[in-house]
Amino acid sequence: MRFLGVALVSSAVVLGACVGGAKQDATPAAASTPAAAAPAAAPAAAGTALPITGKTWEVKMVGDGNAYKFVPADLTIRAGDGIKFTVVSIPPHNVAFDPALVPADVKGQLDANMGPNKLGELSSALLLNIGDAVTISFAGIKPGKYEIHCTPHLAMNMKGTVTVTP
Ligand SMILES: [Cu+2]
Repeated sequence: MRFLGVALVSSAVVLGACVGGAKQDATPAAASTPAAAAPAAAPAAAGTALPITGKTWEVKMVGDGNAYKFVPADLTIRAGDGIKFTVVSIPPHNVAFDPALVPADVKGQLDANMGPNKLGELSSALLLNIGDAVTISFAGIKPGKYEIHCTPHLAMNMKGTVTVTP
């Protein structure tokens, strides 16, 4: 409070003492402390992604007009590993887990680990271009077998499984 008061007073003095150009410099400086504090609180409230601590596996997302698939479709990894899903052909693709099939005590962390621009809960960003990729961390995810699918191609059976071992 005391610091903010001093900052506001000093910026008011600068504003009062100068004309034109000085105003643009003084205003952001006085506002920077509260502005910097605000974004830091937001991610914590939404759940915090845990970084990959093990191996990052590669899965291709492939379509040929008749069949759409993850390659490999079934993968066994260890908790702490990650998987990078890359679009090879016929986008768009994404990676999603059915919330009804993911245990309640896994959902929150897995959702937080799914990268930016999610389509929804447990549903990754839609990857629109060949070469686009999303990397999902399985850090903090308890061992089990998790079904994945591609939302745009679910009806065409673009599905797979990720088995997480301890
Ligand atoms: Cu797809």
